Amino acid sequence: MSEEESGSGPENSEGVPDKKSSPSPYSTMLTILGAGVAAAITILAIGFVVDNDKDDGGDALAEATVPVELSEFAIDGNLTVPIGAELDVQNIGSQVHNLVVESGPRTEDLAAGESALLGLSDLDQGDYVVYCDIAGHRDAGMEADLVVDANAEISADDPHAGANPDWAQLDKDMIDSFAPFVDALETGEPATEGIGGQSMEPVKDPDGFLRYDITAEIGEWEVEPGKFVEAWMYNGQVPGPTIRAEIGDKVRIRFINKLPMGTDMHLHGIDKPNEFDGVAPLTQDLVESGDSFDYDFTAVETAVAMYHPHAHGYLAIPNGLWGALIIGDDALIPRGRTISGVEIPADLEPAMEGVMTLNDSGTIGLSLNGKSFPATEGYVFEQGDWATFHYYNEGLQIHPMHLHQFPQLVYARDGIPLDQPYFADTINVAPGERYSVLFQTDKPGAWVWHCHILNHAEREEGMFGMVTAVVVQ
Ligand SMILES: [Cu+2]
Repeated sequence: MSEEESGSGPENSEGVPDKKSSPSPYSTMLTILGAGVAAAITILAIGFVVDNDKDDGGDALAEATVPVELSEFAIDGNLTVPIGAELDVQNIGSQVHNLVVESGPRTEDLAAGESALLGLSDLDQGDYVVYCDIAGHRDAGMEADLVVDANAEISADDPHAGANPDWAQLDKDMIDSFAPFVDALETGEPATEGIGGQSMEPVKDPDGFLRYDITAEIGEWEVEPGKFVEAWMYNGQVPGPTIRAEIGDKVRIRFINKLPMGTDMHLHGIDKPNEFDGVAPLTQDLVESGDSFDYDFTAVETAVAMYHPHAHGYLAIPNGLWGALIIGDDALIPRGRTISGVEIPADLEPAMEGVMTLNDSGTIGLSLNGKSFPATEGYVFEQGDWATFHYYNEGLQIHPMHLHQFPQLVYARDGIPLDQPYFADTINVAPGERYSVLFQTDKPGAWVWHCHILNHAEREEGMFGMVTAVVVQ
């Protein structure tokens, strides 16, 4: 392989952006990140190759052994297998998982890092469903189709076939995984269709309420380039529109239910009358499919809140049904204070007041604002700009969010200002929590921003999921 590859180098592999075009501030990102990742993989590869040379590979596993990986919350592997195959089931996640063939064999519960062989010799040719039966995991995404087919072949060329991966291919996949993200930064054209969390203008009702019409409906959503999923959406977006109001506003959210079942809308983090808390059947009846319900409140205090269903929330929220509801958040910024020796300017005007919602399951999966890298939005700033972001965790797991280079000043939690804001480079955001952070982009370059649970940001095919970048010009 060395002749061919070292000769042609990076110049024109298909799908890689051509680097000869005019110098761009972003091209360094691809190079720097690529080099680091490639180095890491090379180190791993050296150990692996030596091992394999002794033995010409692979006969520790039966010929028809198919690797399957369990994680939060997915079952990954090539699940079209020959008759009599066995699955090498590995739990690469951080929680306990198992693999069950419906009406068939199953593994025991596997702790993080454990693996088990699951023989399929009892299965005839046909279609089966496999899933994890730990409570809630199947609905969160751990279900897949298994096809037993006499003609199925396990290709030795599959770069991800467990016994002997093609590390050069994995290097290339890793580098290539950045291309659509870099393209989008350079052209300003998003890598996928559909943008979530769009700002929304209300209608003024005769009684003085500012009315936001929010319709829940199931539809198609492009999570990463070319990957369309069945999403549950407010106004056709994941996340739903971002609703912003000011203290003193009378706010009406008219919820219109076009889902196939009854539900409600909980205004999480908003001060409101009990009858509008959105918890059927305690505070209201279910809003049946085809019906609507008005949630009315007067905004009396700052809020970094969210709206989402309560009834059937475990199913609807991971699949995309959530949105940000923000009241007067600018007043939360700790202007004029000195924190850990850093003076926050009294006249600070953020170049951006962003929202970053986290999810990890359902049809949407590991994502930032409803998109998986490389479809995540990148953020471009001028050197010295300040930015605020509100992290929202609408998922089922905690996510430690790490921004390279720029310490994040945490100044509010769940919309409540902190008496003692603090700096950190990695912020743990648990399900349901919101953290408001401020940072200054005082050094040029492309700085990645990602969840630091490593398999929420990276897989064999490259970076994915909860990854984006801040680009400082
Ligand atoms: Cu994470």
